[in-house]
Amino acid sequence: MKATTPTTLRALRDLAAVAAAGLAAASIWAAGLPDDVGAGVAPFEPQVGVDYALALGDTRISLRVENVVKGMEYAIAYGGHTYTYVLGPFDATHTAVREVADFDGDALPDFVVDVDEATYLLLSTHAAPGANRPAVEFAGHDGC
Ligand SMILES: [Ca+2]
Repeated sequence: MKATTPTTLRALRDLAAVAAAGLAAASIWAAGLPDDVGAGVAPFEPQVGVDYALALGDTRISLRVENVVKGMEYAIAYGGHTYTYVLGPFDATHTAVREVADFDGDALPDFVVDVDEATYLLLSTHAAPGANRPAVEFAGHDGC
């Protein structure tokens, strides 16, 4: 009998990520995008240690990326609070903001960001001021 546990766990993790993304997409389609925040922000590659000012509808957003011990820290501020996410591996070297839009329909900004080989969905409905975890992580290709 072959030991298949690691592959099975990886497959379950990936399935859970796809299911969560599907639910998020379904709720977006069910609710429809608010007219004033659907356009989003053009993709860009933030430089480490640089402050960025973005806008989504009437919401002003500041964003700063830093290299920290455990990965790349995204510090995203809007509405008087700062939300932080440490993403990617400790030695992450590349990041990009793919999309800033209101995916979950609460009129607050959500983000899709890449860090090295992984993609992360940061949903405002899952965020609390301070440290947060991404709503969904799409793992990179690992040769499987
Ligand atoms: Ca949102």
